[in-house]
Amino acid sequence: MVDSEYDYLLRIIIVGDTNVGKSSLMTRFEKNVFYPDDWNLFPSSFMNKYEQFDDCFVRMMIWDGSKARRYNDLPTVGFLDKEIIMLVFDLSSRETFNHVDLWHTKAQKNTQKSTVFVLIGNKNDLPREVSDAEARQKARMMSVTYVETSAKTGENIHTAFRINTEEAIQNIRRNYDKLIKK
Ligand SMILES: Nc1nc2c(ncn2[C@@H]2O[C@H](COP(=O)(O)OP(=O)(O)O)[C@@H](O)[C@H]2O)c(=O)[nH]1
Ligand SMILES: [Mg+2]
Repeated sequence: MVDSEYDYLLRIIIVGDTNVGKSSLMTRFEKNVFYPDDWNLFPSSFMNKYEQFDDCFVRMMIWDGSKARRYNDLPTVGFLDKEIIMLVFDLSSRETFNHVDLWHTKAQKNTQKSTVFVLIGNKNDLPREVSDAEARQKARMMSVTYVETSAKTGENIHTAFRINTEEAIQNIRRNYDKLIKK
């Protein structure tokens, strides 16, 4: 496939605490598989995915921000040119949910206003420490979309990656129009 065959390029970065399932979400989206623990030794930190939408064909470039073990280590430059930031926490770990605000603040400081955020509560196949209501309330406070997923069962994986695409594309169009008018 040659690059000129897609209509829009969306750059996405996935962040969140270690172990929330960032690599697993990527592998599930890319190959539709879930590797047991010891198989996922060398997860790729980047992937390309081409997706068809109603009226356009989109190339998604997806980065795993996992090199940053903690929010303090995340290189701020990683956020700058991304259209979508996926903030992931683990529904079975309250600690990772508590850290979402820190990831969000850190990312917001280093992105453009048009960057679209999505909050992902992963591992919904496990007993939960975070209720649906709490998660939804946080998403409302942050004014972002919330999706619950399981990389293990595959639930909502496509929704999580695609749900904000339309908004992100509108932002790209708007920015492009501004450039032309200059
Ligand atoms: N039960 C369950 N386990 C998951 C899920 N997603 C990831 N895991 C497991 O959680 C651990 C951390 O996953 P990983 O993708 O490496 O997390 P990362 O550090 O955020 O990249 C691994 O043992 C995965 O097999 C899920 O949706 N459900
Ligand atoms: Mg990882």
